[in-house]
Amino acid sequence: MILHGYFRSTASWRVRIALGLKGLTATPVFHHLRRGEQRAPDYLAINPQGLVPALVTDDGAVLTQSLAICEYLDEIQPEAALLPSQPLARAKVRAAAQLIASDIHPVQNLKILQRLRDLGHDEAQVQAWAQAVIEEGLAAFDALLPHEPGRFAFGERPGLADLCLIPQLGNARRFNVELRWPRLVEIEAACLELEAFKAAAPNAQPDAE
Ligand SMILES: N[C@@H](CCC(=O)N[C@@H](CS)C(=O)NCC(=O)O)C(=O)O
Repeated sequence: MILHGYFRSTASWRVRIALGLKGLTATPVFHHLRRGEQRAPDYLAINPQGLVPALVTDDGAVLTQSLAICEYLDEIQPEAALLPSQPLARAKVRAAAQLIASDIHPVQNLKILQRLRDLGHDEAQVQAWAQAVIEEGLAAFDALLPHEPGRFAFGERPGLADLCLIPQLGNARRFNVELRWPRLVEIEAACLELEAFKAAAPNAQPDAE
């Protein structure tokens, strides 16, 4: 498999964590987002959205969208399941993951922040926008977590919600959002004890700057 990504891309980071948790490997191909390499014609032929990640399977199939990729990996390698087995519990974990992947990240990603600048907003306004989106979203994520204690977001095993949370906390730090949710910081500490999370971190990637 080949994983098209970028060290700082939170969506690629999710897939790197999933690969690690599953004990799977993919050859990384990096696209420098700040240089616009995601919009090069040869990459647009792979992902017409011009976004990373994209996973190319050994059969040459192209998968896009980080959560779809993570669920695909979960299905081809059921060990170390990323989702619980019961429908209700699965829906709750997916909801938490989508809270981040659908409602926080897309509203504060590179493309949107650039649009705000293009519309004439100054850097302070752009930062304030990102901070507000992340702050509001993480507060809701924290409130959504089950009350039962567990090392990870949903129990004693890391899963889809954790692999969304850890990169989003990384983004929160980049935008100087105060991490005022002790439970989220504890979950992060538990995750970062695991090799899959350590190896997936942006600064552990060959293209890190
Ligand atoms: N919903 C997509 C989001 C992908 C996405 O926004 N990727 C960002 C990096 S985290 C990107 O490629 N940005 C490039 C750009 O905005 O031009 C997913 O989960 O895979």
